Amino acid sequence: MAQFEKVSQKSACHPKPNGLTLQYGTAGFRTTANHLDHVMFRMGLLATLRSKKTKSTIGVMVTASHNPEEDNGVKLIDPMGEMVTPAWEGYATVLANADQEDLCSVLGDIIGKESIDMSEAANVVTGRDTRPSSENLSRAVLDGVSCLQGHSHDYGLVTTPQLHYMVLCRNTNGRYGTATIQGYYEKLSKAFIELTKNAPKRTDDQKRLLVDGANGIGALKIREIEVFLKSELLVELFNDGSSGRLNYLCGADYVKVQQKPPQGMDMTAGQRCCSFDGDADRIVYYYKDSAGHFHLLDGDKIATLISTYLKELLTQAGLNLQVAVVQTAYANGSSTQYLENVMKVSVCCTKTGVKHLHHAAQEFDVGVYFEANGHGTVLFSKKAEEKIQQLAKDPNASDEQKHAAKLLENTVNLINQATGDAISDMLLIEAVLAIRGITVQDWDAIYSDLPNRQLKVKVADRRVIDTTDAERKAVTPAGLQESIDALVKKYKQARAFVRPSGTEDVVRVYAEADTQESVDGLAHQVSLAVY
Ligand code: 16G
Ligand code: ZN
Repeated sequence: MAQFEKVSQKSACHPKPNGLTLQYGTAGFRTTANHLDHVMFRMGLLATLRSKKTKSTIGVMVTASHNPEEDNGVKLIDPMGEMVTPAWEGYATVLANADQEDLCSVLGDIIGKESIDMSEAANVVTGRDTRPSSENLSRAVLDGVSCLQGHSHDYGLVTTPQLHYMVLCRNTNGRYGTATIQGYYEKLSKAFIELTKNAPKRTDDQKRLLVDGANGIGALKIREIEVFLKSELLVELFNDGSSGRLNYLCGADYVKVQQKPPQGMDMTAGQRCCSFDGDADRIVYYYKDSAGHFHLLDGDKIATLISTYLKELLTQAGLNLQVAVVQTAYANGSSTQYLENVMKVSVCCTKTGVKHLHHAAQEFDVGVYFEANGHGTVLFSKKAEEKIQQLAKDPNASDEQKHAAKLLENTVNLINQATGDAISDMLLIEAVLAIRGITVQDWDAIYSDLPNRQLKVKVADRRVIDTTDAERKAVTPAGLQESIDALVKKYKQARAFVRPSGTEDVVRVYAEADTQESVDGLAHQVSLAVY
């Protein structure tokens, strides 16, 4: 295998620790950073093969998102900016776990199975978060790419969604946007400024937003885009990475799970605040009321705000396009009920993990998808985008229709359709609040969340739990679902489910019920049933 000579040589510089087995999980590989060098090198190889196979640019992002600073991870990005396809997740796992001496034969197997023409050119783009380990790890990825004669471009420090965006731009010949960081800022900020022209009387106070950057890459990037926003948004940044540790007592995951504000944020009553996670693909909003109570506006509230806004605009425009919301089992029951019964939008539920939601959202004219944890975006079908563009220029359309179509056009441009993006979502939410002239409290009051609780349980082997119905029902072990059903029956407006985590060695428990006391009791009892 002469073509792999370089791989053999170089792989010796990226040895696999003995006995280490890793799996390409919900969002790629994730573990302590010092176990990942060989995985990075091998993902560089795999991305190069994927690029040859698809004849497109492939992305490799080095990040462990909301996990602690000492962890790291990697995920591959497919041609349209989406997560890599499942079959290749399988190759990733096999390749990462191959013994050093088998590496070339495993590569050969993948090439054979996928009938890859090795004479094709390959293009791989890389990016990384601010973890101290990320720089060396991304160098290992580039090493892998060069071993198979792939071309690479390193975007360096970028948010995960920025890299997804670059991949999509590069594979659509710039039709989606310019594949540079500057191009990304220009596209988003132009759309944002156009939208805020519809809210000309906003005061500086209304433009003010407190942002928790999780001490990560999002903080750096907010500083960069701010310049383009021409004071239409006045950001006060906390946890900007200058002193605190990444994701430590801050960030979207901390705020959502703990249901409390991040450390280091100076909140005044009624002030709108938001938190990004460590790679800026998730966002949650919150505020404190005058009695000092904390109110969280999570992915469900975001999906409701955005889908309501879009549905109203489509109605004004007279466009017959179906808006649907995609959620997971974690969506608060109140949100689902509001969307279905009051807003009359279709709601569908998928398994946890962005790839599942993204896929489901592609089925609709306008698919709004959000996980409760704040990860999400909106996808517009080609048909939807064309209809909006045609209407905006239609001489026979009424002024009201044209106005709605223009708003929709700018809204489409503000959204990162490659993947959920905290910066793009934040700008969209800010624009919607401004256009509708509502406060964060008005938004919060659209519906009231049912009290809910998440717990995690350590078990000997979490894989004994298998689920169905978008993870809402346990199929194994026998009797577990019956026990959960019996417990749920004891409470009002109650619901509970358990699922094995895709990112940690734990079982997750979720419960909701009419009061916090009830739901705490229910979650505790369900967690005992899991043992
Ligand atoms: C990953 C997923 C996130 C999901 C979470 C669930 C992506 C990019 N990220 O962070 O969407 O909510 O895993 O984690 O897909 P769990 O399986 O440990 O509960
Ligand atoms: Zn993330």
